[in-house]
Formats: sequence, C-alpha cells, structure tokens
Amino acid sequence: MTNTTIRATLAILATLLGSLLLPTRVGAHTIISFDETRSSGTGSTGSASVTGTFQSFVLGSAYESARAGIMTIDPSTSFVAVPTLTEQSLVGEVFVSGLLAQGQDLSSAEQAVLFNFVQNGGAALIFGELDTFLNAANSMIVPFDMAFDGSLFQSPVIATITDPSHPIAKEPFGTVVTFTEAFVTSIGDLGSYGHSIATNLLGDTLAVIPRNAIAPGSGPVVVYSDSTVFINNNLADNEVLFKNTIAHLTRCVTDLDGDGEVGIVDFLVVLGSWGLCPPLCQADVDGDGDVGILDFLLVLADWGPCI
Ligand SMILES: [Ca+2]
Ligand SMILES: [Ca+2]
Ligand SMILES: [Ca+2]
Repeated sequence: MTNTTIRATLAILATLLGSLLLPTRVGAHTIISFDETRSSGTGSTGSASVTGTFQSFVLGSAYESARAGIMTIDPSTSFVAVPTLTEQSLVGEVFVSGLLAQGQDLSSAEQAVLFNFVQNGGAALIFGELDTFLNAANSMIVPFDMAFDGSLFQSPVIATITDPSHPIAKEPFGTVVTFTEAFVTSIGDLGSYGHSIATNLLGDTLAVIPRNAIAPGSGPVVVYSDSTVFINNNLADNEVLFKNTIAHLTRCVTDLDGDGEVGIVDFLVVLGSWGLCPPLCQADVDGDGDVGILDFLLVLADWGPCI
C-alpha cells in the first residue's frame, strides 16, 4: 500500500470508530473572574473617568451581552466571582480578567496562582487598559513574560487582524478582519511565548500563548490590550471575534484546527506529525512529549461537536 492509501484507510477507520463514539462532549464550562471589589473604582480612560461596579466580567452590567453570548455557545456555562486568586478559588476551566481596577494589582502570590493555573492546563483571557489601569493590567501578564506599554487616547480605535490563519480570526463562528477598541494600550512585550494576531496604532493589541507553549499540557492565554473590546456597546461590532475567542479558550484540546469539531482534519494533523514531535508537537494532546497512539485515542474519544 502507498502512504496515501494507508492514510486514506486510517482516515476511514477513524471516521467509523469516531461515529460509534458519538455523541461526545460539549460544554459544561466554568468561567471565573474577579468580583466587584477588584473590578470597581475610579480611573481615567482618556476622555472620561470610570467609576462603579459594572466592570466585573461575571457580575457587572458592562459584560451582560458577553455573558449572554457565552450562554448561546454553551447554556450550561457557570460564572463564578472571586475576590482573590488562590489555589482554592481558581478552580475551573477559564479565568477572564475583566477590568482589573486601579490599585488592584495582582499580588505576587496571585501571580503564582495564575501562572500555575495555566501551566496545569487552565485557559486565561486577560484584558489591558490604558493610563491609570496600566499597572494593574500588567500585573496579570508579567507572569507570562509579557507587558503592556503606552496609551492611545482615541475612540474608537480599529484594530486589524495580522494573522488570519489563527483560529480566533476564522473559526468556528466566522472570519474576523478588524475589530473595535477604545482608549487602548498595546502589548509592548510579547515575551518568549506570545504570538501576535492583531495590531492597533500603537503596536500589538491581541496576542496568544498557544496550548503546550509554557509547559507540556499548559493551557492557552489570550491577551487583549483593551478591556472594553467585549463590553455591551462594542459587542455588536466584535461578536464573531468574541465567540471565536471563547471557543478557542474552551474547546477540546483535541480540536487541533479549532473549527469547533473533532473530526477527520484533526485526525490527519495527528497522523501528519506522528513520531515527529518535537518539533511538530501541536498534536501532542496529552503533552507527554511525542505524538502517538495515546493522542490518537484522545482524538477518537472526543469525536464530534466539541466547543
Ligand atoms: Ca479601553
Ligand atoms: Ca477540528
Ligand atoms: Ca502524546
């Protein structure tokens, strides 16, 4: 048999085995963010001051539309508010920062908890903000070797996708070319793990640390330079981007191409890097340092819709 025939045969086999295992898992996600004690207060965002308790991602009114959008993806999602990050409080699948208020910087203990959470497979979505919020925002990405820099007193700001091949820019809810920000900073330092996906007038404004980048089995980190990119009045512009972002953070680790399904394409990615990891480790699902039969079986076990 030729290589192509072997691959085709294995592909058919995988499809048959996969369909035997349907239906597979979707959802049951837990999203954790700060409560109002960390998300409120007063600070400058350029033209106006921000005061109040509306900016908590899981409680605040500013993110009501975002939470509704998440519920359309997975109605079983639960939202948990915590005052501080501890090993006991940061238990779930995704941490979302919301706006971290002025003077509410992560302590070094919280930074260690957040880093360990991601190192052990948790996903993080972190927002920056300009001016008086910059130190607090930086305290959340310094553990990942990244830093925000600069302030752009302008609204709206149109950010442009620079890596259209990244799943956040194309799947599973559609293609994103630009998105809307307001009064932004930029990611001045991408560090050793960060990969830029979009830029604004100041520089990089959306960056991702891929799964397995920090350590085998580590989770993804998505960093936006603007905390308002997903609040109610920007969400209509940014809805596809938002849903792609949430899907990227919560999807099955076996959805290797990020299209919202575990299927034949993902199987072919495993096959294409079989025994070649390193350097082709994207398909090392279990993070044991090679691509092999265990990764193949994990793909099979998740076969089907998987967001
Ligand atoms: Ca802003
Ligand atoms: Ca897929
Ligand atoms: Ca493996």
